[in-house]
Amino acid sequence: MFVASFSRFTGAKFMNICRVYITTPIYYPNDKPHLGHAYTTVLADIVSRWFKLLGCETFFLTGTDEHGLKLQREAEKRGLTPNQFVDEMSRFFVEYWNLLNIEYSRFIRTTDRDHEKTVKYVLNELYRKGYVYKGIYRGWYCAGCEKYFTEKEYIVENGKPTCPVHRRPLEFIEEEAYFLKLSQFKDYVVKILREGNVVFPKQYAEEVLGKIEAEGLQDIAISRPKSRVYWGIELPFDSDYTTYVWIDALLNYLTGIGYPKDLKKFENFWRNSIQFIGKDILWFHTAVWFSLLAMLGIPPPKSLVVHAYLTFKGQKMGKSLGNVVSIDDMVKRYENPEVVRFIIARIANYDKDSEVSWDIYDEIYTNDLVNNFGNLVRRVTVLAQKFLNGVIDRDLDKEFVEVLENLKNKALKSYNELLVSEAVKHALEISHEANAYLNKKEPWRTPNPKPIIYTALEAIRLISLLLYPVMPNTISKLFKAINVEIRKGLEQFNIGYVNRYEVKEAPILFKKIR
Ligand code: ME8
Repeated sequence: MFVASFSRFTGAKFMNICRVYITTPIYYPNDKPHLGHAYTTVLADIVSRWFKLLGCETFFLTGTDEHGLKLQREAEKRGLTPNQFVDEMSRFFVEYWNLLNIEYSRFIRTTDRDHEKTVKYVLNELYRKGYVYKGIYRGWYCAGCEKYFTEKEYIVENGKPTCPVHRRPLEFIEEEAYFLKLSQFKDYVVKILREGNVVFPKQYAEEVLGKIEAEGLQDIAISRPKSRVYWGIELPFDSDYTTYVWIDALLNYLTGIGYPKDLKKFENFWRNSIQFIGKDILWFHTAVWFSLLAMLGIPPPKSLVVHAYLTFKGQKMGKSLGNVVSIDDMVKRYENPEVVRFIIARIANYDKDSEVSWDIYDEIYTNDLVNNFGNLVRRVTVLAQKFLNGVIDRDLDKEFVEVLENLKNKALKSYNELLVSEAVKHALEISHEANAYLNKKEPWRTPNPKPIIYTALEAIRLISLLLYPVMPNTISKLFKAINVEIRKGLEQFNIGYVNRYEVKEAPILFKKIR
């Protein structure tokens, strides 16, 4: 069963070739990344590291979305050229992803030369195939979102059409533009949303279907006059225009794995693609993206995983609303950047928004890491050193194996379904059960503590393997302390896999908050 559902995401049965392509949105580098950006990036990194742990070949792409009106204006405001500005700002993303131990395969910037080539190639193809025509666009635009709002979408404040996300008045724009014939792909997009099993969770497919039903699928303007938006990739068929930033941005997913230069690589990875996004950019990643791909003869991604918002007092956390939790503050508070990863993994929620709160995060840290898992590690390693001189050969206590087996399978199944927070919760349940097992068996009182301590070490090892994608450095440190190697593949998840533990240290992994 594990293998069967695993293949849903990789297109290949485990132990044959297993290859996965994982992407995050590319973020606007108009400011430093905050916890909202870390949310998606850490989640995707955990999934990528999980597949790596199983022995799969993964390609993990993240990066920055550097063109368009928003960045052009932001640079002008600071008296910089857009080029200088994005060079400076995209560095922050690299730095923060380093800090959070994000193991990407490529950090793509839409100002990269190969990306520019891909965009021009694609636009020429779309033009050649007759999907592009010239017309007049009239509409209300939000530069913060880089999109037009329809009458149904915007709100009215002080009598003015206003962006519901940024709470700023929209700009009315009327200009000549090139359009892309999305409307021709309405039935196709509907079919994929209804039957395709691509969008996960399904509720988001329903949401897009509802919007298409109400408003249809309109053609979109894919160009901006250079006189207004000069900061963009020039249209290959008309040098008076630049490419609309969203078309430019979506195509990063193709450039990232070699399209159109290395089609073999591209096809191998694209077949097994998992794309992570926040729900704010759902429309672009379904209606627009699926149509665009279809125009190029490319199927939709294997899976589009959508998560809900981090909110502050019920509002989406975001720079423009000034309610962001900074990555720095979190790292400072818990003194270990990997705790930020753990907290993200614990609160990750595809369906529902999660409120950011120090109280909740402190509680997660203290309960799960200090009192539960950290305590288990310290207890068992101290016992192993005190009663068995740190050397423990295989000696399973059958009584506890069934509990372990059961929870382990639940955790594996959750990972397999990309339900990261569920997987982490099951890992913590193992820890909770192991602590209870020690309390019940009292190895410090029995004449033969060995099977209890070995089995408890096996529990620690299982939890650690499950948490390895979440906190790779912290867990590596622990594995060193008990002299166990992390391998690749599923076999190491067998209970009783380790012949001998040599406990060299009794580490305190997580300190109490001061
Ligand atoms: O939209 N809660 O970039 P962006 C959850 N460049 N996730 C959040 C969040 C929050 N409060 N705030 C941000 C863009 N995110 C485009 C994308 S992709 C081809 C182009 C995360 O900088 C979440 O992943 O506005 C969301 O989708 C993304 O940041 C938006 O980042």
